[in-house]
Amino acid sequence: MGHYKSNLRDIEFNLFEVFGRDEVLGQGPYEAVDADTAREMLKEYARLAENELAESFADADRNPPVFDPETSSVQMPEAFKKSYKAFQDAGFWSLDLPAELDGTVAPPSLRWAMNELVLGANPAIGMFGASYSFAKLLFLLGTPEQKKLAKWIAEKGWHCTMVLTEPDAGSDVGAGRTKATDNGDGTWNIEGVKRFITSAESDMTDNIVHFVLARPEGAGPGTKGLSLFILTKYAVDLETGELGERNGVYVTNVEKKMGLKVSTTCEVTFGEKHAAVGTLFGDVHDGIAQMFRVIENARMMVGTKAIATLSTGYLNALEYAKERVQGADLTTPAKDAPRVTITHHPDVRRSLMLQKAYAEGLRALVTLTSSQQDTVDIEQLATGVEEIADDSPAAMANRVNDLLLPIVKGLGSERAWTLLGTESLQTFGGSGFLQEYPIEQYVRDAKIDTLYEGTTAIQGQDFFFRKIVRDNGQALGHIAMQIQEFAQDVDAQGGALKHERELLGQGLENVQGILGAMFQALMASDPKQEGSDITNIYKVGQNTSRLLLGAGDLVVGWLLLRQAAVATEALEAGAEGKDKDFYTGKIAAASFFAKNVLPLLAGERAIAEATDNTLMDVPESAF
Ligand code: ST9
Ligand code: FAD
Repeated sequence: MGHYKSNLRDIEFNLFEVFGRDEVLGQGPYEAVDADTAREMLKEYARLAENELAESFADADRNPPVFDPETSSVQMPEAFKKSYKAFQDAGFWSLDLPAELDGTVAPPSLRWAMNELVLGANPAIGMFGASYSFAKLLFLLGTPEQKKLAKWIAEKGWHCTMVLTEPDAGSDVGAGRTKATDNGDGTWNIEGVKRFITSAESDMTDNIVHFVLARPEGAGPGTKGLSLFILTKYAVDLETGELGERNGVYVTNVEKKMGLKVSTTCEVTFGEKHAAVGTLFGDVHDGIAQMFRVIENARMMVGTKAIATLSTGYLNALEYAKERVQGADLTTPAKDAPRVTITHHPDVRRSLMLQKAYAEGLRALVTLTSSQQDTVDIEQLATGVEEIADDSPAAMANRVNDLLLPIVKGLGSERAWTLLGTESLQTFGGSGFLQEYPIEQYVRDAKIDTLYEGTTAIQGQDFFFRKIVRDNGQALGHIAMQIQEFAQDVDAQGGALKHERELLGQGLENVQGILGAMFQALMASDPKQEGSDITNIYKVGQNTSRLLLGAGDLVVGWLLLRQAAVATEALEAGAEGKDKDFYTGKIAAASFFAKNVLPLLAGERAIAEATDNTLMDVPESAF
């Protein structure tokens, strides 16, 4: 048995019992994939993930890719190449392609459920394999020529990259200096150095397609002055797919990292040895908006990766805890009392239940989010256009998806990385520190998730300024209303979750309190308001991460309780055996979270309401 432990039962519970995805599977555009087919696919993918995909996980960490600066080439570990080939041979990537590229059209909820499996087993496979999604975007928004390139990416399995970051432009993408010069013949020359570019080189494919943000000469400053260009490593005959001349895009370094070592992180130099030539994406100068189509997917991917890792971390810890005998039960203090497995100790139980609640609650968050994407996808497939009309049924789903994305990415990565270290690894005692068990690698591999695709600070700002303030609170209000209705329904199911629903209601009030304090500070910073002081905006800035994580915990608490309500019903209907255990665990996790995590929001609210600007007055030299 490899390191990876999937949780297929919980994935199916979310898809079918909580979020009713059988209502969309096998219907309309998803006619080819009904619920039974989806279950079969999940089962086979879980098998593949636990075996062939997971097989090279540790080996590829201990024997990371080797970069040769002379040839700008990278030698990937053989074991990883074998796993990647198994991923390609299985062909499930066809779910990421549109019908026009011979894809199997399936709802995003199923695709993200399947992504969880590969991202938990061997995340770098999912990252190299994201190229099929890039092909889809190129096909959707590209020029006729770029659509042809998209077809070759899909057919030949070429890799794709997203190229934003530069040494002086990380969070601040708009500071990018990479230059684009119009050749006047439909092509552009790109010059500059990008860093930290994932999958920009490997020996697993014969061509690589880069999606590069660069600033055309004369364009304005900031992100709005950036355009998106498509550059291939080798020129491509778009009619035959044959490769031509080498383009002037070279990997000039591959980083040595704390974790996720087999995912190549490259410095890429454009136009230094010879011209790096590309075409303008979709022949329009709309770079940052186009790139955000990639970024939104990548943020969802990063959150899902983190959550998948937490889940397998928890299941490994659970297995260990059930076998590890150490100490006596607290109720039997005699020195010669029988020794028990560590699951008997209240503190170990606390730790395991916290891991379980977050792993399963965050999975539900991913499914809630991807279910919004289903609604949007169905609408787009029906109308044949990307834009969603304001009065369409998908408009609110689109807003809610936008609101939830920073939570999936920000909360998912923060909770996963910390819990993997403080709880999953801790459950193993000293053994957790050893490479004999996968947890130390999980911790190292998952840390990156709070950093790339926008750090947690950036997610917090996105959540407040863009997804709440700029949205006029529409999506937030929509979700808050559902939480409130659920919380107020204290007598539902004979009052089975009465206390927990009350705690949820208090949690909602506390998150609203945090928001209230932030809005007050925001208003007080607005120059249009009488007596305003612009520095009040610092009080907002001190609380954006707090709000993101607090609101995220609230949503997780709500989803766990929704799951518990479904479980209560199933138990009342007479569930037995393994199902009985499963549903009992659901109720226990929800109740635990409501009693142990949601009350902490009161403290967060108190901090937010008491925020002043003394922190900002501290001289830099005093730190
Ligand atoms: C990275 C990669 O870290 C790591 C892992 C790689 C994994 C590889 C594979 C994954 C690929 C997945 C496949 C994808 C294929 C797609 C398939 C689809 C079919 N939402 O606020 P403003 C836009 S990569 C949407 O003024 P600033 C919007 O157009 C590096 N759009 O920003 C807006 O205009 P408007 C990742 C958004 O102050 C415009 O930007 N690096 C959003 O100029 C300007 O907005 C980062 O993530 C949004 N949430 O710039 C950088 N936000 O307002 C992090 C903005 O008119 N930094 N736009 O609508 C940030 O995000 C900054 O906040 C900033 C600030 C750069 C946006
Ligand atoms: P900085 O932006 O310098 O941030 C430093 C610290 O300051 C952070 O804690 C940050 O939260 C904080 N900070 C910065 N600005 C603000 C602000 N305005 N408000 C509050 N806090 C702030 N990039 C790509 O383009 N393509 C890729 O494929 C890619 N893959 C990557 C893979 C790896 C392994 C790594 C490490 C990075 C990758 N990146 C990629 C880059 C990644 O997206 C950036 O590292 C990330 O966006 C942060 O930028 P930075 O490292 O420059 O940190």
